[in-house]
Amino acid sequence: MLKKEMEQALNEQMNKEFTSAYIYAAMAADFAAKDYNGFSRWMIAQAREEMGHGQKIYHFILERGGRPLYDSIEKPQEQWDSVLAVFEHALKHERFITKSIDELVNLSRKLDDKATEIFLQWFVSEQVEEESNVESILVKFEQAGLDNRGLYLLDKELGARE
Ligand code: OFO
Repeated sequence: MLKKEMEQALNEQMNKEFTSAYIYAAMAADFAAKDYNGFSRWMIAQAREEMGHGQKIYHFILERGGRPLYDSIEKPQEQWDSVLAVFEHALKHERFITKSIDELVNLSRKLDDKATEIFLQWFVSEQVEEESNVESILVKFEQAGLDNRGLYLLDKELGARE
């Protein structure tokens, strides 16, 4: 059985994951409107992944006898000044999520909730991957350049994401 404090914190994290999905969906829409269809596809895949993260927490809360609660989702930014600005925002956001997961782990330890601590290990590893994925895209921007040709090549490459 989840302690109330942990249940509430997990619900907040579930909301953050769905908020992430919303932010990435908004980024996908901005890219699509600007004809960057590859970047848009990448962001749509990312948004789907975030929905999956939220669902994972939803099921865990239920399994532990808690009640998943859907909260309101903040309106995401609609437009970004450049392709680079979008991915920089994505990295900043993932670092914020990593911090949030780390705080959840600390709380599970404080409450001596081993099941939640073990459950959160998946998210700890996932955050390493999430940050690293965006960091390597930013490196690719440096390598390929931000001129039309560089953006064209990367749009194609990122569009190949399943
Ligand atoms: Fe759910 O990892 Fe990104 O936000």
